[in-house]
Amino acid sequence: MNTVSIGIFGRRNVGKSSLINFIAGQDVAIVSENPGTTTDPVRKRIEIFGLGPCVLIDTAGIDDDGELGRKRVAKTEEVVPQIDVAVLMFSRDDFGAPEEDMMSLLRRYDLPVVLVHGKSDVSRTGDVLLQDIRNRYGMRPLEFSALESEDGRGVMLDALLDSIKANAVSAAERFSEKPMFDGIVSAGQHVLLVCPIDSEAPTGRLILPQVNAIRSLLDIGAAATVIQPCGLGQVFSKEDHGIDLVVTDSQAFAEVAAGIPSQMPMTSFSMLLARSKGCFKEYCAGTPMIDRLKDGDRVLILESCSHHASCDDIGRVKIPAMMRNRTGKALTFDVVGGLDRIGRPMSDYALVLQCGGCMITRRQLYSRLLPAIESGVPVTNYGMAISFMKGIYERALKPLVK
Ligand SMILES: Nc1nc2c(ncn2[C@@H]2O[C@H](COP(=O)(O)OP(=O)(O)OP(=O)(O)O)[C@@H](O)[C@H]2O)c(=O)[nH]1
Ligand code: SF4
Ligand SMILES: [Mg+2]
Repeated sequence: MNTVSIGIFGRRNVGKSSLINFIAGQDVAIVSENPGTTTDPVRKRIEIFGLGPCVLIDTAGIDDDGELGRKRVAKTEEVVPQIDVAVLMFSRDDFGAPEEDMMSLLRRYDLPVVLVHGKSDVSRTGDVLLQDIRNRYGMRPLEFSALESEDGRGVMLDALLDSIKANAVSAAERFSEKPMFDGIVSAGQHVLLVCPIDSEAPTGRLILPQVNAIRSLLDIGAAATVIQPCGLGQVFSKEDHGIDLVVTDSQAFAEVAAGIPSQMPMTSFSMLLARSKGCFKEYCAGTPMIDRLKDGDRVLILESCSHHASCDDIGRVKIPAMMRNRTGKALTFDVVGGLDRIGRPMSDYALVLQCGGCMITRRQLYSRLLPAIESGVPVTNYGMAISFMKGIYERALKPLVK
């Protein structure tokens, strides 16, 4: 399972940093009585039993004002597309415009929300507000105090973590990855996996999509044969080779297409990944738009982790070169790594290209692409764009859409 990111939001001074310290069991974030103490997101990696590796993200208050304050609020809002679960805190019955705006933003990203009424040692949520929250959001806030006595801390922590876990698990189910060969391969079938061991292959191991493919086929009860492109001749020289599907690394598409029977179903690891984890429907609509690019168009490349050498090469060098070559147009490319802010408005872009996103959750990938999808900017991903530009898109797509 990918790391689960949990964002903590609320007005200044509501007790967000105290809550993160409470969960982490150490002083991760500065706590003070001065409103506006936390000015930038603070991240803490922890292991939560039953949830696995998590990142807790403390944020600046959502009610900050003034020029600097609005910049801090913007930074806090940038955290929203990066998370899997939100904790929204309020205290002293102060539930108004800042909380309502935040709830709208969280709902826009279809995020699960744990509502926490902080400082419950001072006051608990009033009945009128409780009813109002129930009517509007169908929720009941969790009463929380960071000042809980030693005896009560465990119970309070369990209640908080159970609520976070329940929300994270149900949301993960909604955004779970489809098994790689779901509806494509059935028990007893035989799949040939073509994995070139070239200068770009990591030493001594297979890459994650290849490992996932093998595991996925074993889960189904299908057979997998793994070869390099040079082994194709040997497999297909036999009439009764028994292969039902060929899956190749996108880099070897042309070589593999030339080395297998013309009617043999064939696809790529990255297209399988796009179907199981990406916004596949949108990719299918967006990929052919590569041929509609015009001179001066700007293309956004989203790499979901920072500075992975071989992927840098694909995103920063190979894909732009292939796209300029294919279209013959003067295109500008912006590459944004990790989950960093996209510096320009989405309307500046004619196309968005997302990497396979193997290091992030499916929800994070969806949230990353949501602004483009909402603004009607075509989206595609590396594997689908590469197969399109290599002229084998239709063939590689066919086994995936039956
Ligand atoms: N009584 C009581 N005080 C609390 C509780 N949690 C936090 N405080 C106090 O409230 C003040 C603000 O707490 P923080 O955790 O820094 O609040 P914050 O939301 O991170 O504040 P900013 O970073 O300024 O946005 C501090 O003086 C804390 O000691 C609580 O559960 N009960
Ligand atoms: S998250 Fe994206 S850039 Fe990073 S290794 Fe995976 S595919 Fe490559
Ligand atoms: Mg704080």
